[in-house]
This record gives sequence, C-alpha cells and structure tokens, in this order.
Amino acid sequence: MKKDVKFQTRAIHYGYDAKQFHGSLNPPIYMTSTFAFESVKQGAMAFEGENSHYIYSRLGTPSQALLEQRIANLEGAEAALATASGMGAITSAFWSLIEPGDEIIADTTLYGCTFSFLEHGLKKFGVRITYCDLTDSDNLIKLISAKTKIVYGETPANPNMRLIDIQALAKITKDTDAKLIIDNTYCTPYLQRPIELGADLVVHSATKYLGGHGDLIAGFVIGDSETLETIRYYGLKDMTGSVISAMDIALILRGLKTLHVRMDRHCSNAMKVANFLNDHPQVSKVYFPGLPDFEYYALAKKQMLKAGGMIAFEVDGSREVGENFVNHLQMILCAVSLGDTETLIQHPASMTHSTYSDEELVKHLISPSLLRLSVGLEDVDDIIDDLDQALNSVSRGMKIISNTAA
Ligand code: 4LM
Repeated sequence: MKKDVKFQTRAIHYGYDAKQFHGSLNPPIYMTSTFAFESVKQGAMAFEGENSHYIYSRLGTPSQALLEQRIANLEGAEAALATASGMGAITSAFWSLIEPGDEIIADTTLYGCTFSFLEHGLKKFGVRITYCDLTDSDNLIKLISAKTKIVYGETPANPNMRLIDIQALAKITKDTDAKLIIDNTYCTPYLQRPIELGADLVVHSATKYLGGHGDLIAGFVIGDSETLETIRYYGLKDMTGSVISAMDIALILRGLKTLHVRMDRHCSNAMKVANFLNDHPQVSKVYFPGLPDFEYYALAKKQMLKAGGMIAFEVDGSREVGENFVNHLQMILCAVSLGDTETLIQHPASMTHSTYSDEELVKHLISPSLLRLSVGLEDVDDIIDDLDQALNSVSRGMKIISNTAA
C-alpha cells in the first residue's frame, strides 16, 4: 500500500492482502485455541521468542495480529493489544506498569468501573491513587513526583464531558517516569489521536464506536512496542487473561471499515440534537463540545476533528424530572453503553457511575441529575421528535402538579 493513504482507506485495507488468502475479501477467522508445532524444537523456539510461530490464542492469533496492526496504524502508534473488554485493556495495562508504593494520578472524572478498579481494587494493593483536576494542567505540575507511574484521563470524560489538554499534559509527563494514558473511547482515532499529541498509551472500550453495533465486548491498549509486549506477556497473559474471542476480532475488523462514515453521522446528528436541547426551555444545561458556549469548546476545536456523538444534559436540573423524562421516551432506549447505531440514554448516577457513593459523585463532579445521551444513526428528526415529545410530557405533568398545588 502507498505510504500516504488516508485514514478511511487504511481502516479498510491496512495490513491485509487478499491474494495471500485465496482472494477472500475478508480475513479468515482463526477459531482455534492452540497451534500445532512441527517439532518440539520448533515449539521450544516459539516459547523462547526465537521464531514467530503462533503458540496459543491467549497470546494472539493471526487475525488478532491483523486487527492490532490496523488499530495501531489508525492511532499512529507502533503496536496494539486487543482484549476481551475495555476493562480488560485498562486492568492489563495497569497491572503491568504498577507496583506497591507507586502512585497513579487520575483525572477527577472517570468511567464508573475504572474508578472502582482504582478505588476499590488497586488501592488494596498499596498503590496510591490521587485524583486531580487535569482540565488545568498546572495542577499536574504541582502533584507529579518520582513515585508517579501513571497519569490517567478520559477526554471527553464519561459522563460529564470535561476535556483535558493531551498535549499540555504530555509536555509535563515527558521527562518523568510517568506514562500518560488516555482513554480514547469517546472519540476513536477518527476524531482524536492522543499518541500523536504526545500520550504514551491509549486505551479503548472497543465495545463502543469501534465495534459500533452493540454486538460485542472488547478493548485495546495501544502504544510503543516494548510496553505493549510487557502488557501482552505479563498483564494479559498472567494477570488478567482478558483474551478477545475470534468472532469479536472479525466483528471489530468489520466495524472499523465503516468507522469514519458512522462517526461523521454520529457527529452531525449529535450537533443537531445538542442545538435542539440547548434551545429547549425545559433543558437547564447541555454539555457538548460542539456548542460555542461549552467550557471546553476551544480545546475541542484544537484536539478533536469533530465534537463527537455523546451529549450530557440536565432536565430542569432535577433528578426526578430527568428520570420521568427518560421514562417517557418511546424510540430512544434506556440502556448503558454507547456508540451504537441505536440512540441510547442512561442516568449515570444510578447506572454507569453507581460505583461512586453519593458523596463521591459530588466530589468527582458528576451531577446526580445528569443524563447521558449516545446519539445514534437514526434519522435525526426522529431522534429530536422523541426527545421533544418526552420533554413536553414531563412539562405538561409539571404544570398539572403546580396547578393542583395552587
Ligand atoms: C458505559 N462504558 O459508559 P468495557 N472506558 C470508558 C467506558 O465508557 C467504558 C469502559 C472503558 C460503559 C459501559 C457500560 C470510557 C465502558 C469499559 O465495557 O469493559 O468494554 O469498557 O456505558
């Protein structure tokens, strides 16, 4: 393939030559747990890393290698590791890089299970977890020390859409022992490439936009070859065993082929939905990187290609009214996860972020009345109509209650 082929073309072709597989348009699925050796010597050499023979699917398969090369290429990195889930990617990476006595500095807001892994998991093993508002990179300068081994953040953050400046943070971690790890799930490499901005590692829940159809659970760690080798042969092989399945490899390879087309539509639909919500009298607050009055609008313009497909908002600033609104939706599904073709809505405080106590939700800037919308690929007018009728239903209900009270 030519060197300068574009993202869209690489997402479809990179690393695969149909001629080598009987012309098969799609790569074979290696439905196997193990690989036979021609001799004990060949097996022994494979175990010593002296040949490239496949050994056992916990360590990788040919189609997994293709998927890993392709996603690494799209992120602008040397190497990648596919895992059985986003949490498998995060835990495999952290277990590989951290020892008792080390410190992790994490942004204030994290996906619920990532927070739980740090707060209820790693902390028990003598790892110090420090939360820091990384939206102001100066805060990191004050906190980082020789003990800091990982600086970790999501941007935009799940669920409140705070953005952190990857380039500014990378400048600070560059000359330290700390690795800057960015969870790029919300953006995908189509919208944002943290490695090119200076991050050391990227993690993904491939369950979301990369798969794109809500039919699999998977993850990635992406970065330099040496670190990735440690994460594969220690973090994944021995510590988590979080191995991706053969079918999920095939589904993500398929998902990647349409990533750019889907992301463009997610983004344009979300922009229209965000404007609708922003103009609606019943909606008290909208958090969306594409709105000019959004706190992180300028940063979004700097490091994201487009504003993405995720919106957070509050209805009348009230948890009860918000819940009532969700219950009135007819087409939009109340479900966790995101990045699917279907528009999904959920209430983080009682669902994805219920791993935080009520006090922790406040401390970590997650409003109890926040709703999270993953804008899908339906006709945008139908999405807006459904939101509109549900908003009107709760507003009618409130008028009846206030009239009755009077
Ligand atoms: C959700 N999220 O938010 P697996 N990183 C981020 C995520 O949003 C998630 C993971 C990692 C949701 C799941 C129910 C930013 C997950 C973890 O679910 O292990 O693939 O990814 O709705």
